Amino acid sequence: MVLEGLAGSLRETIRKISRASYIDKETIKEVSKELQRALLKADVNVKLVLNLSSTLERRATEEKPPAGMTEQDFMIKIIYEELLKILGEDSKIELGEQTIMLVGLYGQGKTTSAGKLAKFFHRKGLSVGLIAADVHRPGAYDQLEQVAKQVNVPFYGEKGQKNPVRIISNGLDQLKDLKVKIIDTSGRDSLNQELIDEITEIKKKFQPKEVLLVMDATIGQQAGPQAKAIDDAVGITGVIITKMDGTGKGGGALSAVADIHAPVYFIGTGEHMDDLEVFNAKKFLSRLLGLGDLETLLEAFQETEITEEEAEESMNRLMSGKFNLKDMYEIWEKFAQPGIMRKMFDALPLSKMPGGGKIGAEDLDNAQDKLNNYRVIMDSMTFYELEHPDEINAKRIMRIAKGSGREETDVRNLLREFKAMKNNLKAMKGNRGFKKLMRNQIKAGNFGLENLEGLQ
Ligand SMILES: Nc1nc2c(ncn2[C@@H]2O[C@H](COP(=O)(O)OP(=O)(O)OP(=O)(O)O)[C@@H](O)[C@H]2O)c(=O)[nH]1
Ligand SMILES: [Mg+2]
Repeated sequence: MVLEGLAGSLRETIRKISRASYIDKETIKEVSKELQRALLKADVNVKLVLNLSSTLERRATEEKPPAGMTEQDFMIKIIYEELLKILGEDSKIELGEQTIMLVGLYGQGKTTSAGKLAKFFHRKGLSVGLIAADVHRPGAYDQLEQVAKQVNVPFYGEKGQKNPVRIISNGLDQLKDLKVKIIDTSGRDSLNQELIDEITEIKKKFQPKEVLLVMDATIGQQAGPQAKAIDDAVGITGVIITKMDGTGKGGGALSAVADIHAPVYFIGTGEHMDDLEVFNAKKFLSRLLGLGDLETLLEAFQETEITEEEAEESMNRLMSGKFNLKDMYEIWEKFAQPGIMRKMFDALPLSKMPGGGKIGAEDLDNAQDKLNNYRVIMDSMTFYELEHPDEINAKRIMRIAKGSGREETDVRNLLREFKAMKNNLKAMKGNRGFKKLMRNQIKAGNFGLENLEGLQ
């Protein structure tokens, strides 16, 4: 993943801050220096780094933490806020009728992103068409046509036509009944007047609602000036950062984003048409800093449609030692919904994960399979058995296995897991409820929930 190096150093700094017994001038200076080093090493623009560190030092010296917040957490909060300023405010692309023009240099991912975007809008229920206005690179027409086929949307292009304005004009006419029209434009191997003239003319003539800069995440320091020049010419309204799955420092792209003050709408995370994520600066930063993605975690819980009262009630039941298989079934039922587990795993602080890495698709599938398996088994249990798991004897196990078409060992595993869960829950008795549980989760990032709430 791009920015892995920066993430490592930032997390180390955060850990150091939370371990510090107090925050004095010296500590502030030290943290500031460390942050500078980390950012510069990641290729973040020098001016940006110096601004950030001087703001950090000033704020940490002058401002006082709000009541209840430790000095350490306050320092982390300031770092979070200042880094967030680089990424810009969260702003989402509108889901309405519009023309979108993609701009960027050679190989940055314009054509691929055009397809990904088309798929994104199509999924949101909007009709989409693609227009091939890259007249510069041989094969551009065929590539976009292929992409359009892949994502199953209409395509317009004119093979051999050298005038992009003419193609777009005809294309917009041809696709006029579609809600979203996406224009793929030419790149160049470096920024030159020809490119600037070309995109300026297109912009002027068609006034697209969005002009999106497509930028490779692994691009270096030259990203800033290039983005600035394109922005000056056509007014960039948003950014797509591609190849976030690659390796590279990533700071160049971040600096460019800070330079042009345009929101990052999406990130590209692979070559496939599904590898596009809506960008959320806060989530991104929380993950980068290893704070655990609280927002996503809460979202995942919300999507399970457990109300606050239900959660409270479940918690009380869980802790009371009265927990039975029915309760477990209900919990699993919620979490077995597609997508929920992925979100839960993604949301956990990295340090909590086995090997400190990401949970792979395979682990996820296994976990999901296991859950589904258990649910099938429980479907073959009687209500009495669900409520009194201790009374499930060998004879009952045999019947349940048969009824669910599973092995007896599967049933035994389930019962064993249930017992372990119950014991764990008992051991947590006295822990005050749900929040405390969450708090422990998030502690892995050495960070208290109260303070995270303060951050959001
Ligand atoms: N790993 C990865 N590869 C990507 C991503 N986005 C694009 N690519 C690859 O990058 C290469 C260039 O992508 P294109 O979409 O052709 O780039 P372009 O900006 O249209 O390039 P030109 O038309 O030459 O200006 C292709 O091999 C894509 O598959 C991404 O998010 N991750
Ligand atoms: Mg292209």
